[in-house]
Amino acid sequence: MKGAQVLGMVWYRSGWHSPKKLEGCARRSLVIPNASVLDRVLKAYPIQTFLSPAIQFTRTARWKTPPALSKIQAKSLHKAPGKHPEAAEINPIESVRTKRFHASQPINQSAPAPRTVPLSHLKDNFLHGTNSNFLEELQRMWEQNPSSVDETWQIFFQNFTGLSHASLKPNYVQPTIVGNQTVQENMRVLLLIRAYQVNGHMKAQLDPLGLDQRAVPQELDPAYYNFTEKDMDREFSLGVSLGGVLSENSPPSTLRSIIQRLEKAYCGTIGYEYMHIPDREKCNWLREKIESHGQRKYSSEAKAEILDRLMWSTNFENFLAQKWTAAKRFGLEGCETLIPGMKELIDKAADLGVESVVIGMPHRGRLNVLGNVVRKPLRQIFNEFSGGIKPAEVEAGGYTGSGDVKYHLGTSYDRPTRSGKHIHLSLVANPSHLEAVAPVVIGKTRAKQFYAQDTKRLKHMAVLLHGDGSFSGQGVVYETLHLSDLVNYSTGGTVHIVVNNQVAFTTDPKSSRSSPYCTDVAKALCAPIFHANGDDVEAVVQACELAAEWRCQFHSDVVVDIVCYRRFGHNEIDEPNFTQPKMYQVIKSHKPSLDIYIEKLTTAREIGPDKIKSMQERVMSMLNDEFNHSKDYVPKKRDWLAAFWAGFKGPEQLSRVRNTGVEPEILKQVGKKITQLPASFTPHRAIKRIYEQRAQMIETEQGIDWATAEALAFGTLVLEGNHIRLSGQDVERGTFSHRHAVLHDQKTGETFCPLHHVVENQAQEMFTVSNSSLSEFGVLGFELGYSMENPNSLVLWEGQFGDFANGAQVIFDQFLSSGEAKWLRQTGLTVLLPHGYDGQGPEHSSARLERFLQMSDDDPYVIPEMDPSLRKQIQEVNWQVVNVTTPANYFHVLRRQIHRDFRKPLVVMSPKNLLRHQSCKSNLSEFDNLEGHPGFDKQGTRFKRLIKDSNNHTDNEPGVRRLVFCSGKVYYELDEERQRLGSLDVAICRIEQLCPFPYDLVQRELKRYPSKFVFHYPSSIHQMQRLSGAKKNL
Ligand SMILES: Cc1ncc(C[n+]2csc(CCOP(=O)(O)OP(=O)(O)O)c2C)c(N)n1
Ligand SMILES: [Mg+2]
Repeated sequence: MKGAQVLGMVWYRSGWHSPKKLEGCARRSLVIPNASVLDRVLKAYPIQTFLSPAIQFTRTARWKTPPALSKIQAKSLHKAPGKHPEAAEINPIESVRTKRFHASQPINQSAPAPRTVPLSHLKDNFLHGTNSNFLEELQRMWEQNPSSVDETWQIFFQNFTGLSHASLKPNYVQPTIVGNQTVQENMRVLLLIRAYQVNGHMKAQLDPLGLDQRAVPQELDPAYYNFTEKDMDREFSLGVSLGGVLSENSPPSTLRSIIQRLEKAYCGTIGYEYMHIPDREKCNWLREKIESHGQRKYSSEAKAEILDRLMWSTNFENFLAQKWTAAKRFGLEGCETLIPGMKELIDKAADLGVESVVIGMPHRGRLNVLGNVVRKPLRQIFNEFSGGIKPAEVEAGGYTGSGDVKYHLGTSYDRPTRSGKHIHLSLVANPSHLEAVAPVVIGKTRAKQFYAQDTKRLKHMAVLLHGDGSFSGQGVVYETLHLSDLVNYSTGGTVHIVVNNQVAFTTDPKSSRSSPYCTDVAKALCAPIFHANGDDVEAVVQACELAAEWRCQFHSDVVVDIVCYRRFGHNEIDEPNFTQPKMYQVIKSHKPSLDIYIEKLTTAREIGPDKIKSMQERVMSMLNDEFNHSKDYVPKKRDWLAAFWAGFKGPEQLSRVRNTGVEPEILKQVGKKITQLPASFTPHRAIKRIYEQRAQMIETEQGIDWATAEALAFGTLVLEGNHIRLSGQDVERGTFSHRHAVLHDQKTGETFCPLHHVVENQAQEMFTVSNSSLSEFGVLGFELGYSMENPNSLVLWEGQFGDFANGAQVIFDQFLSSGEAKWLRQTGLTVLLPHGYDGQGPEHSSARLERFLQMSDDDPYVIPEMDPSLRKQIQEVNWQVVNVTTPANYFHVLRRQIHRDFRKPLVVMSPKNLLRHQSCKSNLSEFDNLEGHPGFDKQGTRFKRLIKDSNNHTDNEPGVRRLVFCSGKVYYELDEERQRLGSLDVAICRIEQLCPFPYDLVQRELKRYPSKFVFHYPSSIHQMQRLSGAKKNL
């Protein structure tokens, strides 16, 4: 027995077994020798089965029924019927489904002849007893007569089985005495402990204003388990290894001390939600931290540091309020503890190996975070706040964009950490649209990890700040959370901090969400959530420290919810009493967290008043100093163009237009690589044929189709050392089954991606093609963030159908079309939007080309300088919109994204029926760079903004009666009709680039066919305006 205990074996039938081996056997007849073994057994069996009452009564409806067994458990149970006859007879999956502990029979059939131990004969306690027999016996008794079992078990069985006994009446049954404890008492103490772990947060002191009217759950009340004051000083020997204070080595404790410890751990100023995490290792890790460490003890030095940081945070806000009384700054007052919390998070993360943090946050407290966390020079913040002197290049008329309000701007700095390391912090610029920046931050972080080869995701970390209203209200939060564990989108865990001031503008939580907490959405992702009282700076610091530890330990998301208040209105000039009079009566006389902390430290004689005074004076004098220096502060260029990539050109600097044709041998070489499959690979028959056809195209240099042209563009760019990332729904195969970038072996299911093998020993991620989650907003935002990190990458997002881009409209409007003008940040993000009426329904067929054109910022009434050597039109416009009609032109427009000295977003109206259209083919010669080849013109081989009539009439063609300008796939329909009618007097000219409009080329065509009837098909206001402008200015 002793040996068995050491080994952690479990007695089953006639022998000792490891709990692992017993995963397949029935629960009956298990003898569990000690606490750590119980823990392992609980792992093998769904813990909810044993201890679910606590879970049953949580406020979260999701947990009302115990979840089914895990797949592994289910599999092992099914696997071993021969070995364990009882396992065959008792199918635990069925058992859970029918909700019976001894569900060898369906619920309505008569129970098998009982092989039970009568309750009165039970001589073993919970830890040394036949637990399953006990539970089965209890259930059987309850079924016969509900009031024959304890009230808690009545409720438990009622919930567990779903059976209702109308006659149930609370009727306490005198339990069996075993020593001075009973089996039931032990069980009830365990249930009480479990209840604290699951629901202790409901009793935690979280609301600084004390307005929180939450009912304390019944199951936290000892009386609920029939414990009275008389039981409080009785000792219980728990010995159950659930980690933390309740670990098996803990000596017998009185019920009173057990409850006190639980109260301290779970009901202080931090409320922990973690019992929804299914992974027991993670749960135990947290439980250990929470129960063993309790409220962390900080040394005097640590407290002085926390105090200093809180002083900076508080005085910064006060200082701004004093100097700019009427300015909107969305101050942090009421949540000043955020700053010490964030600083601790960053210091801790740096100690654990993080080298850079990408931060995304909304308006609230942004200036404070910029100044005190990111360490943007205060003099600069003050200077900008005063609308101070512009940088030298502004004075000289240089490009500065439109600018943005001060609480939207981003920046990045290196800052030293407490332990003397350096950490790079970047705050991403964001628009007003709350939460839209969340996926952008994650994408940027992922790109940083790629470029730093941080494959373990330990060095680069994302931190997202949220408001309570927006975290629960904005769908993109959920879309972003859902990227967190996807192999091509994960960043190894984001730390989320919610500034939960319990109001959103003027709206109370009861009107803004249906969940108890604003953070409940994160439970769907099994993230732990730490709610901290925002008035208790040490609690906030502790929660942030634990969040950093969690992220670095488990590489997954974690949430810190700082429950605080908003001292003023939504902004400083708003009147909050209009809508929250009662709350603001309380706030009016509520002390700032700094005062509370000073009082606490001085009362405990931790820091004397003199020291506090000198600390305050130091902070104030530095603020004043910075303010004085801000008056003559002249921003340097770096401040304005901080993230400009070295050598890349702004719109005011002329950039050379480069050719994008590729050496024919290289084309052939890449063509081979992208069409070769390993000999051992068994592709699907149809795909094998497609790949053979592609190889044939390369071989014959003719009939290159859309997908092959795209693969050639990707392959040649990879060969040149660029990183390619294509993401979106079903992009690996392609929605229209044309791409087949990833092939699936029909025998083994293994995958093969030819574009991973363009160069010898190519790093797989160099070419990434990835199916995404079914999200447009989240994924497009992610790719945008990714594209902004490094210009030497072609990042593409493909919409499933163009119209689905609607779901990501905020990213188009607030970032892609306007980001460069607002924040001087470039991106070459390429968006592929299938477009065209091909029998797929009227609105589903449109990628809303007109919206993208409407959002382009070129002036329709001014024809820009179009001289080839001075052509800055494309550098000055906000984005490019193309509707290309040939595979070769698609190849060139993709390569052009990289082969230029600036980056500009590209929106491609991509085709559906042209993917396989017989006439939509190009010869390989149109891809190469050889003089004299088709495609090569005066300048070389490059993207054609306009494709001349295919009849290639000579200058001033006399026989042409009508000139038609068109764009997109309609060209093929018009041309077919022209051929059918034999109308050689019609010239059809394709405008491939709609924005910026190719005035020069359109004018050239207009000159070739003077005084001909001209029209554009299909017409749109955008093209018509520009066409008539071009005509007028001929
Ligand atoms: C998508 C979006 N909808 C509406 C708004 C307007 N708005 C600005 S702040 C705000 C309240 C946000 O509340 P919360 O998230 O709790 O942050 P708080 O201001 O309280 O810090 C609203 C509705 C917005 N900026 N973005
Ligand atoms: Mg709020």
